[in-house]
Amino acid sequence: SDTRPRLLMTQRQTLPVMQRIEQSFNISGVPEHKLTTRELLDAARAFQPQAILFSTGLHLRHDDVAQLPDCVKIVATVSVGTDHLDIAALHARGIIVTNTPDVLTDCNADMAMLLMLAAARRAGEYTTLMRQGWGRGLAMDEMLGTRISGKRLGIVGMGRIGRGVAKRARGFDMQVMYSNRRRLPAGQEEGATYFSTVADMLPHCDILSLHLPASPETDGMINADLLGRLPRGAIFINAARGALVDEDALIAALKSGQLAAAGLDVYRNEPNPDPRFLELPNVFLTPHMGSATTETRSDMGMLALDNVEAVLNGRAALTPVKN
Ligand code: 8YV
Repeated sequence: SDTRPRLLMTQRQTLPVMQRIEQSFNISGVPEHKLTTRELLDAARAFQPQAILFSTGLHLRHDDVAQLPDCVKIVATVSVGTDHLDIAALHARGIIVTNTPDVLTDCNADMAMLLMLAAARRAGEYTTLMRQGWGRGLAMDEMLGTRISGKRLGIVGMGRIGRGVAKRARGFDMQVMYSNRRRLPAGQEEGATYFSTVADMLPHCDILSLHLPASPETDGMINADLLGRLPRGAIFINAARGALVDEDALIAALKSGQLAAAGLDVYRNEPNPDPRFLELPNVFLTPHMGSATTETRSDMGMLALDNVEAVLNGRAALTPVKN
């Protein structure tokens, strides 16, 4: 019989990750679609895995954690975000949780720049026109975008990804500001100017980009009051989490012209964003693909497996999630 550790997967991984899984683990099968929480719990009961390779798009809340079988030693999520997991409940059951920081920092910071350039330069609108058979030169004053060099960028949350965005934005000759719970040491500020509150920073931002985790404290923090503090015609970027935003307020600001444009990779209701976003030509939208490169998705899967192997062999996890 198969003596390799039992690993339950919530969804398929990239080819190199799948090859490693098939070599080193006993798996019950490769899911054809991303499992729901219910399907995962049923599969865990039937298969009795030591490890679960998790992902975003499904959750383990307090009551779900209670239904995991006792054999589970580690939940390794292939994501940096952990808002879909009840970490305290998992820890209370003695289950180690790991995530995949660092390996996706560059791609996520790139994503914020992609959204920023696309929103400022109206890339989505132009693509639509081209597909409709545009067929003539643009007039000198037609459908103009916004120059990003020289503009003031406000970064909310100056962790690994926020710093990556600051570094990139400097390369675009932007003036960069940030707000964060605490001021970073000068060597880590990437030349950005610190504000101790988001509210104080907003009046100075031509572009605002979010780089915070979702949590009860940050839920809906970007609300009508804060959006109203931006200069009229600002651009809003979110490649972090939809839960940070009051989407009614965001949509109202995009309609009124308070915001000129937005670039969004994340939504409250994934994978089906509020349909009002789809109606707004000044919103550039992507389907939560910040980490979706061949390289990064493989690095994420490999790091998750490194964590699983470490823990199942009695070693410390490489990237454990703390309470
Ligand atoms: C997703 C993400 O994990 O890392 C995160 O927190 O949101 C993304 O990288 C990715 O879509 C896989 O589920």
